Amino acid sequence: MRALTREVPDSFAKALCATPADVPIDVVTARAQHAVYRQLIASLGVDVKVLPAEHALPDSCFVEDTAVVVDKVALITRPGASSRQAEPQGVADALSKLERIYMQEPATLDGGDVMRLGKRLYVGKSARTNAAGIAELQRVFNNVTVIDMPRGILHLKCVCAPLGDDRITLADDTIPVRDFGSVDIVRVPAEEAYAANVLAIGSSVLVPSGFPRTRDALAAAGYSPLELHTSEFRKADGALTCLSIIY
Ligand code: CIR
Repeated sequence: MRALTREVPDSFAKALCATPADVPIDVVTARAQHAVYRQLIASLGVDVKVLPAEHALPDSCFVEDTAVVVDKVALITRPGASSRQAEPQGVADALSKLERIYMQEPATLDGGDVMRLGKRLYVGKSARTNAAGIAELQRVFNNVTVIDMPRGILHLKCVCAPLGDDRITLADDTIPVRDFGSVDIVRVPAEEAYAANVLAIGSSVLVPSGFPRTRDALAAAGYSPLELHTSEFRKADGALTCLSIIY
């Protein structure tokens, strides 16, 4: 298993954010948190590749949004935010060993809106991911279920994340369970919704620190939670899955 990541740029304090935090992003701390993230993933046996920072692109460490990879095929996206549309090229170059398919205008899609469960994909129709983007995803990959995102949620995986092939986390009071069909759910309490974005690798699960109920629910469900700090990424509306492309 591989994880593609990109270093935090000097401009990260200017990353997009729906509600800017009172305390600005600290780029040095973000880099330290990113290093821990990479080390933890590597400690689980994943081959972690680190691309150099793209300093002109403040959100470029959130590589998840730039490509959807299933087996040997990478759909290179057109991110929904105009300031992010130059991000996919460098990621596409790094994925040159895969078959690359480039999304075409007017399609937009952020990888954070795509959740893969084994051979199934779920895609959130959001402010970033439009109908043409979803159609392109469906043309390239089989078995795609569309989920209408409630207003105010940036991406599908802001409120859920895969835990293997047939189980997900899901934050309470966000998306109806029935929208996902037959999957097991580990419920995340509404007040800990941010922690629904976990990164599962086998039975180990990276969980943002500071969300004890989510951590304990994952442990009770048989996973080994590994906590890490994500404060600086959260200030930019980012979380754990956003920082890598796992393939
Ligand atoms: C953005 O608004 O696009 C970034 N500041 C955050 C992107 C987070 N990515 C993700 O959830 N996949």
